[in-house]
Amino acid sequence: MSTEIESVLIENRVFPPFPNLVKGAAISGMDAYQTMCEDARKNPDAFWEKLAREHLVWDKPFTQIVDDGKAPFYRWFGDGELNVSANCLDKHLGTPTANKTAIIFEADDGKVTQITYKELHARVCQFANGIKALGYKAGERAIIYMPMSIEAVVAMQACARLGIIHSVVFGGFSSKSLHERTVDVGATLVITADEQMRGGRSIPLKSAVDESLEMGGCEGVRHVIVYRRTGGQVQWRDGRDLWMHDVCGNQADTCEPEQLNAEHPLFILYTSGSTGKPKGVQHACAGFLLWALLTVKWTFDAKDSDVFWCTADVGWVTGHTYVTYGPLAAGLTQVVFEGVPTYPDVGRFWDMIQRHKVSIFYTAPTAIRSLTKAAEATPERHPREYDLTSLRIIGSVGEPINPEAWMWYYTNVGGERCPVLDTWWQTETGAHMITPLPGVTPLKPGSCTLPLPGIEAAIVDEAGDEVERGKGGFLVMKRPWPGMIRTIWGDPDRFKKSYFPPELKGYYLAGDGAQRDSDGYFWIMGRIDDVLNVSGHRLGTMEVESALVAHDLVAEAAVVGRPDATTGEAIVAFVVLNRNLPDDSEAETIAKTLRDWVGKEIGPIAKPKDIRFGENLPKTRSGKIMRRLLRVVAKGEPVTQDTSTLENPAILDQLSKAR
Ligand code: 6R9
Repeated sequence: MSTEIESVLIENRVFPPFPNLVKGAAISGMDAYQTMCEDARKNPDAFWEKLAREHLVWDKPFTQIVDDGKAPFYRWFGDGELNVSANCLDKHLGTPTANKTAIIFEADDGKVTQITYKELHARVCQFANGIKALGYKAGERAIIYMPMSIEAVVAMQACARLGIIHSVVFGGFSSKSLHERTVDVGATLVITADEQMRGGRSIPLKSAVDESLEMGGCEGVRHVIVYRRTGGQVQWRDGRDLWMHDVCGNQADTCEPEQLNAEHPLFILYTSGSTGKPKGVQHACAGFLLWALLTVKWTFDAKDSDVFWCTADVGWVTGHTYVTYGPLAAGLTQVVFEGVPTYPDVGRFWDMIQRHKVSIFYTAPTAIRSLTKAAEATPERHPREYDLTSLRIIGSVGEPINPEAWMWYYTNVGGERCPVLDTWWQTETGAHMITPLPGVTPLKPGSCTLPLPGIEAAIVDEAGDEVERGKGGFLVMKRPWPGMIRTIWGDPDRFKKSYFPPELKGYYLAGDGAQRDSDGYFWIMGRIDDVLNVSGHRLGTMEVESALVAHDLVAEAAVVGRPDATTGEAIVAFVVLNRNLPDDSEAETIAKTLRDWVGKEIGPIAKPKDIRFGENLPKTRSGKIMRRLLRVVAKGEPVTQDTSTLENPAILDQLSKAR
């Protein structure tokens, strides 16, 4: 593990909680928060037991709380039984929530469709009945490769209802990435759409599924169910391909939910780690749901009257926890958006908040930074031109939010009336872990502040000992929590190695560097492994490197991140070609070829921003690539470090030319 940690600006400004938000908050006041933390610390079992009994509807109540017999493979509420979809939908039937709007869906072109809880329940049941009629059973795996839509939520919920384990693949991933996940997860069903619409353009999805299935190794896939989104042309394989509307056909609109063990896997979601192959993070039904629901109530302090909008795609964990599961379990009205923040113009988000009277808004720092720039360039689309007074809480997720972006968000979007909740968490943690609470926490721009009750976060050194305040170290969780990752699908050893290294005393290693200030506030300083964060999306440097070297022209490649004002980090690739060094115009063409190649291999988000060619890479005499130096070169800074261990120091000059 490397202790190399980028330092951050430590901010001095403090924003106390707004009194109107403290009053009546789910957790109201610092004393209440501290009491909860203390209770959880003194008697964690009693703490979690009470919450799991109060907030979830059980078919068979649990008697066990946490089973650490096979730690770190923890089991939570392991002898209980329930159904996640029943907890999101059926629970509301027969209550006033049944006729409440569950989803306000806004399409790319602005068309709005609303659906109540009762209607959503019926849609989920019909689709679940349709899948069941095709012979699918609990425990099978379904790949979902769909645009943001009511149908995507229906597909996920229908799987949850039947105990089919879904694995959603972001629609921006290539057929190759889709293939890799389809094979790894051993899918028997794929649910997709003909095309998706983004910013006025249609992007094919079904054809990527066709391509991925032709790559071989997915012979287990019996059906491809297609949601007709645009009516665009698609290839059809009779017997395998089915329209979603035909599968629903005249199926009954009630479907008995499967009574599932609490630990039954709910979903597998792939995320990047330090090695080339993405990890299938496996979550369990009861624990995940509990943590998703609690954080909607605690962090967002969600009330029945709120209109909630999380802008994340269901292809990422944020879309799982804060679109498909958490808000529905809490009975909220939420906005689901198909499009992009800049179409038809850069005021799209603000216009939508105004029209739908959004009160809780949750987005990523990348979006905020790019909209800051856009608003300055296009003053008539500046958030101040819109009525955003419906907002009471605004949140941020996915990457560190720099104090400037925080202040812009706070002032221009939140109108200095709304707390900015900088929520730190990961695919592996299931839901928020370290975050301010609207009724509790004084805010410091740039800090995700304090852990939620029940979460024992700490900063430790290589030996697992806590470091002093103000010192950097590894962010760990000292105790398990219900929403935690259960394993890496098909690779329990990698799970143990990645998250519970033996030298860290059994603590969960998050993979982020962090430090605490004198108030105990957490400041995240970025990944300690070879994981990049581009626009809030996790990508392994090794994944991009493997894609590059898979091209015939490439002999060797090294990929590093460079700070970027908009995307947080940008990908810089250093490439050694299988031929002589190209001249400038050739280099331009080859760089474009390689960029497109990576786009096809992984997806457009993985395209390097900058590609540099050299006759070699900076290596130590033992042949290790010196990424530390490459990071300096990528930033365009002079190399002042000691290069005496370098085999070929002259190479650094060659590599400093950007493309
Ligand atoms: C939810 C999500 C997780 C990684 C995480 C960290 C970074 C997320 C952050 C943050 C600073 C925050 N990260 N939230 N860094 N402040 N508020 O993003 O999950 O895609 O798995 O990424 O993102 O580095 O380790 P995931």
